[in-house]
Amino acid sequence: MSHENRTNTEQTLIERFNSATVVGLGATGYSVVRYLCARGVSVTVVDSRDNPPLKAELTKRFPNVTAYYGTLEVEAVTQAAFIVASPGVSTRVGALQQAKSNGCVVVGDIALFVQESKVPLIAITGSNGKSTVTTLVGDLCAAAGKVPLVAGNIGKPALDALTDQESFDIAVLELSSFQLETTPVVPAKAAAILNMSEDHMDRYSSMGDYVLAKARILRGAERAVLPRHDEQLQQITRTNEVISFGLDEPSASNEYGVKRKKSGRWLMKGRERLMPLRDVPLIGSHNIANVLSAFALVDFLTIPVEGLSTTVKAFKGLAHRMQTVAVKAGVTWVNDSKATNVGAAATALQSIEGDVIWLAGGEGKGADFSELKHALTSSVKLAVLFGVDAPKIEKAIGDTVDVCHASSMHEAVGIAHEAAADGFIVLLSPACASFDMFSNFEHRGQAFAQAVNELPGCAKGGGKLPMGDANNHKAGGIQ
Ligand code: UMA
Ligand code: ADP
Repeated sequence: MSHENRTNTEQTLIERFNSATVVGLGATGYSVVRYLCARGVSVTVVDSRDNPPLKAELTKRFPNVTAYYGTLEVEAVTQAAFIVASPGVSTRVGALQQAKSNGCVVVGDIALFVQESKVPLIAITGSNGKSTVTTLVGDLCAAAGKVPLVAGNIGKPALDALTDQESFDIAVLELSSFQLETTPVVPAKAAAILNMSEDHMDRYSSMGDYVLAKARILRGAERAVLPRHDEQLQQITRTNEVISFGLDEPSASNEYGVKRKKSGRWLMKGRERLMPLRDVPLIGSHNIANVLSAFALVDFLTIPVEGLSTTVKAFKGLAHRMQTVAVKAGVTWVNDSKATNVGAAATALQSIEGDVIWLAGGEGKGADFSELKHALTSSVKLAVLFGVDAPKIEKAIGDTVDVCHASSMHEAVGIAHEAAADGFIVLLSPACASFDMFSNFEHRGQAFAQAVNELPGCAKGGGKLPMGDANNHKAGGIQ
């Protein structure tokens, strides 16, 4: 389905229903309330929490909206035949299952967004790299002279842009598997599944189940952007056109990759040179893959090569992803707090060269931590573990590395400080969600940076990180 004709031929949900139940009153739920109320839909709110984050705001701004707190009972949820569920609420909870079998329509905020928005859409999912790629794609769209909306799981609820009548002529949405579960069709010009590794196993019954949720991003997409060597993902393609990316040499014009030339390695589209690999300012081969996937996603915009390379050269990456926060007495302190799953932490550990002290732990979301054992090379000298799932991590990594336990970030940093010698890197890459000890991954990263900066004699940031750089990859088959 092309996005140009979708609203002409279908009755939208807003046209079909004049009342709705909004499940969840976090950032998404509140944005849905604002959107629906602005369009004259009568709204009821339900949240299982007694004090959801936007409760006071709702009471203040929407005093006439009825809200039920501390319950997800069927009776409350099925106040209307049209239900908009927040991503944090599984569609498998009893009340939503019951509502569906009663014939209620259950969707999420993204389903509403794509029904109304008329602009071209670029959609991005994957286990890791989503926010990095989404941000870079937004920058590339700007380089093409577009005014992008960058929203979704990255933090900005997409519907706010419609409610607030923001001006944009292309939408770049980061979509989580949770959001995709409640989005029947994604009418994107290009949609990417960047990679798949285990995550959210507390919400999915199996890895296959999680992959299927991610694969929904290809329903309705004109182009599928997929990692070339992931056979499982290549097989789930539904769309006609596939653009692939990978760290090997591309052989056709619908393939992005890397080619070794006399002048060094180059990012390529088929046989066309795009930019020298050494000009990518981000660390690690995973970030080369991220850049290539971003190029593939904007392929349809036919941005001149100069525009692609200038944008990437200016892209500094995002906070809390492999970010050097301080250097002290030859010790480099790296914040990778956004590594909220095993795959991301394993990638971080493999992309660093030198002696490492690794800080990890938190809420494991049901993950199998055994992959970490393989990522713990001999350069990792000590693991400092914290949080509810520290014992599980310790059990999974066995005696691969010495382990210490800490009860706070402050203590973890103190232990690392004592143990680190000149030239060491202390890496916070937790492999877990943060919610057992912090309000979110940013809070965890800030706690790390603060504890580090309170150490005596810290020079803030800017140090040279002795890592496997773009020209010296250890991972990803790019040697
Ligand atoms: N919750 C309840 N009861 C309810 C409703 C929610 O206990 O009735 C809990 C959820 O289980 C969850 C928390 O409240 O633990 C937040 O859920 P929510 O749906 O209210 O979340 P929002 O505040 O709307 O934020 C969501 C995304 N969060 C989730 O999907 C959990 C944000 O992604 C996203 O930025 C935001 O919408 C805007 O689109 C965050 C995230 O952690 C960064 N995403 C996960 C990830 O990236 O791994 C998927
Ligand atoms: P997401 O939005 O999917 O969580 P981010 O760009 O925020 O992705 O990065 C999250 C974590 O994953 C960070 O620790 C980062 O270093 C790591 N990461 C980024 N890109 C990749 C990738 N392509 N493969 C594996 N890990 C990655």
